[in-house]
Amino acid sequence: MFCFQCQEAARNEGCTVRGVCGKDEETANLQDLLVYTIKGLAYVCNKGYLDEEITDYIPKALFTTITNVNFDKNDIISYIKRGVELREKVIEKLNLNREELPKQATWTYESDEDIIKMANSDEVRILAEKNEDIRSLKELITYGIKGIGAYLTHAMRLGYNNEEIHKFIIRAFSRLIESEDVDELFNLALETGKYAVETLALLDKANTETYGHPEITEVSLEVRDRPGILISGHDLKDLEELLEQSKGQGVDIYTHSEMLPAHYYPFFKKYEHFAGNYGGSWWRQTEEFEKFNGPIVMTTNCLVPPKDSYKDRVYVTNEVGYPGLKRIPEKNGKKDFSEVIEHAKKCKPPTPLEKGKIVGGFAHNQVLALADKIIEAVKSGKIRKFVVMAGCDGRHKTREYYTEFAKKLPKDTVILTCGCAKYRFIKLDLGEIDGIPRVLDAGQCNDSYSLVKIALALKDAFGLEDINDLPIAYNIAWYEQKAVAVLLALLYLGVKNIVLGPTLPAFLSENVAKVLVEKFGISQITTVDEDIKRLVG
Ligand code: FSO
Ligand code: SF4
Repeated sequence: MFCFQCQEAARNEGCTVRGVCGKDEETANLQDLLVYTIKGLAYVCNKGYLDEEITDYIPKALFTTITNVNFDKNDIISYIKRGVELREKVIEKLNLNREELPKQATWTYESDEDIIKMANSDEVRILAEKNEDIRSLKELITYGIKGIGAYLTHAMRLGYNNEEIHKFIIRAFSRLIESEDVDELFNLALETGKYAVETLALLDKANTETYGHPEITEVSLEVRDRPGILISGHDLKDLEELLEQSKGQGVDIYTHSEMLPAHYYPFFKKYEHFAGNYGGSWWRQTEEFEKFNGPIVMTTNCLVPPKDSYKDRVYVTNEVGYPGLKRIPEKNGKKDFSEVIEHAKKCKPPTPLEKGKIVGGFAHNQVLALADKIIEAVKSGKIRKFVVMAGCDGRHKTREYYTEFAKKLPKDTVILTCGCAKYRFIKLDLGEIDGIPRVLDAGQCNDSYSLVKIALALKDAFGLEDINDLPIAYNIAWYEQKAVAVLLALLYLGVKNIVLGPTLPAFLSENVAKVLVEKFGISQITTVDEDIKRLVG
């Protein structure tokens, strides 16, 4: 196996024996073959055919290969088979000559053993691309598109779609098969950023039109005395169905990790049994799930391989998979949570973890409602700078940097955050500036678009020409491929001097990293003091 798609890649080079995430070699190889097969499908589609079966399949299949989503080789094999089936349909519809197609679009199998054999062959491995810079750019684009696939999947679940995004994916993937041109690939990476912006905007529209605009909300961190169900991941539709089906059943629903911002939406406030948030970011789940005592529903990443002590309480849905975990059944397009609810009734209430509350809900609509106050505070010098500390959290000790950074930031700065990176500082009491909290949480990483909208609105309000003239600095923590999509989105929008950490991606070759430094001023975190000096002054 060889995988270097996330920030925790072994030695910041790549996982070669077993993933730090827990993915085993066979599953990793099968995921490579799945991506290879999706690219082959895209290639034939790019010849002039796309239908709903394909636009439904590609984003979900990509989502399956994102870090901490699916560890089950049987799920991956099913996705591969479906990809081959769809590809064969397109070849037939367009009457394509197989002789003229690349191997990605023609390989086939007769048995599961054939699939595993193909997955184990070097040609589907990332390292099959020998030129390090070409490989780097191709993987940068692939990971950005995986992120787009994930965000698009969420939007599509709420009934929102945009054909242009699908068309971009098939065009980009077919270029990844054919192109060996550094300049073309570099431009394609930026274009991936453009479509990441489109996708995030679509998802924002889907979420806010379905559930209302997030508003300032206090979320309890305490537990009640009834059994609970913990829901994690990012999918709001699943939360809606769970809340609806568990009403009046004597159980409470708690959010975990990236599901926390669901509390900020007006729609979910009507549920009295929507109790609060339990725990911190994804990597703490092995301790927290144990203590929760009740069933847990994983709607997306980040799943950590479960311990035996609570494994029988973890349920998965959508693209998430892990051998032995129960899957939520679906009937007529609706999830059936009855088994989870009955399971909860037999469990003890959650063990208390902490006290107090989190205040959040500062997505674009809410922040813009406070715009006059914020602009006034900036003009009077009470707010010197905004610092975007968004993105992901992770296990490494080096991420303590973000807690220290938030604590040491001067009192006249305001943190704009979203994603699970916030758990490194959101429970600190960092105070307020004229009633404006010093940490403004816009939501999930899925809500990164909110931060973009806020920046663009402030640019207009201050009458500035360039987004880089705003008093906003970017200190972004990344982990998985959705963050790559967000990073490319920011680059496409022309944001300069982003500080990235805790490390630069292992998949950036020296030359590609150099170009990103020269063109966009990207750099890696250094020490807290030095970074505060260079970002805030
Ligand atoms: Fe975090 Fe995981 Fe939202 Fe990621 S829970 S790390 S970027 O999957 O998705 O922020
Ligand atoms: Fe390693 Fe990350 Fe790949 Fe998992 S996803 S195998 S931790 S690089």
